[in-house]
Amino acid sequence: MTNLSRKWTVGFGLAALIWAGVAPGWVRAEAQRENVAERDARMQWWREARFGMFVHWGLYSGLAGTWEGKPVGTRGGMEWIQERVKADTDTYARAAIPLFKPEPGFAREWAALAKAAGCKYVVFTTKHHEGFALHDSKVSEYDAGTVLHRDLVKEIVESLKAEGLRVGFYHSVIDWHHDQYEYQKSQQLPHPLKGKPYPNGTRDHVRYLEYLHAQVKELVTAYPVDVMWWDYSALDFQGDAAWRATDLMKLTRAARPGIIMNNRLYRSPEAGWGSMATEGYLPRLDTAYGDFITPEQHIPDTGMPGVDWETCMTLNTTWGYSDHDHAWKTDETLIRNLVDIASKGGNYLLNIGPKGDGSVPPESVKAMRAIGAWMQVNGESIYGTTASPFEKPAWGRCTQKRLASGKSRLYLHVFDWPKDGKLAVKAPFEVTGARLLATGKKLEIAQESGLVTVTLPPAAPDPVVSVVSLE
Ligand code: JFZ
Repeated sequence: MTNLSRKWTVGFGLAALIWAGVAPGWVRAEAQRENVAERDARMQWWREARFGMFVHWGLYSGLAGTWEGKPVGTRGGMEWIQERVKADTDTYARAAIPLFKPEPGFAREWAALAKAAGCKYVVFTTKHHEGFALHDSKVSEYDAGTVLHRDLVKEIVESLKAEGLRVGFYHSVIDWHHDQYEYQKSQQLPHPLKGKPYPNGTRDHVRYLEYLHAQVKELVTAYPVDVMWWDYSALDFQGDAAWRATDLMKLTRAARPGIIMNNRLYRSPEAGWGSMATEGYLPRLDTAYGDFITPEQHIPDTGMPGVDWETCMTLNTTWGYSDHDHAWKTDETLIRNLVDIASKGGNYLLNIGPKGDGSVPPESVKAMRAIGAWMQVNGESIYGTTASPFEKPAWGRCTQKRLASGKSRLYLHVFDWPKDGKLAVKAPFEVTGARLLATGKKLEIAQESGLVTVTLPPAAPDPVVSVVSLE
């Protein structure tokens, strides 16, 4: 760690000179540099994907929600355990490092699971708030390269690519390890030592930013990354003043021109944020501040026309693995959430928290596979679809798709199977046929002044969600 400060002082002196000329205190966004068609082309795979897997994995995973032999809690994010127990970084590292022991081949398991679940992309933590980097970083000794002599980011990226999955990097700009991170600049952002003086006397946030930028540059230049998932900002600490956000986004885009980024380097209304609440997002986004907004643990009531959004959610109540959280969502809730989100034009980023050895908890494997089994049958009603043309019906949800032929197709997601066997829908076009996705069987239809009535078999093929397509 002492070597570290010398390394980057020498290496990044020039960047410090440049930074010294920039006045802090503004939220200034990356310049707009593409037209609508270019943006649509860049966003296309992400919009069609609709379903991704989130992975929270770091030193906290080995601690598993336990500190000094006692459970820290049964609910809430255990990736915050260092903050929960108010441990300084050395105490935390001493306890956590011996418990973080990734088995060889762990990443192949993740990739296979994402694939089996029907996910099209995986976003994983390259560094969470704790500050431990999973790659082999030249600018840090608090990283997998130094501690484990492994590049875990490389192992994960290679496994994901081998399965044909898109790759996203979650990267925390909050840092509880770095000895120049000036946590006193924000009242709202968390830090284990919040309210206490800096243990090392004074700090220089500019030097933290050199480190942050250098580490992000390593990541985006070394690996074929498709999504950058920044985390996170506060009303009192955001954007250029907090992270030199404009430059951070620029260097990322320079390395990966097609990359898609979220809005969490900012916390302003123009960046889609209404308040400090996790659900405090607005249905608008100036794309200079990011490509999509990130409702957390929450599904918006209605769609957000013209705004790309992704709901991220846990399978139980923690992002990072905990031995003590057994509040698992049911398969029914998860599948209906995915359908609900797709019907409103959003993406679902569903989290797993692998253990310290990299293995995925059996409950999570079971849940992801259940979604996969449903997607195997009904995936065409999710992938490449757009929001429902009408408000959510009493019996379920709806998505739509424009076909290559120029015709449209509606997918009716039936949650509550009608007892009288009749499903009535106001179709926005003339219907030429109906089909049950589960069986491929044609269904009888009757049409009268825009109202289509489909005759269903007596029993739902799937008690969770059965899908009827209308041509
Ligand atoms: C953040 C992380 O703190 C959390 O550990 C997890 O990674 C999640 C996906 O993202 O969660 C947040 C972000 C913002 C607030 C709270 C939790 N907030 O503004 O109160």
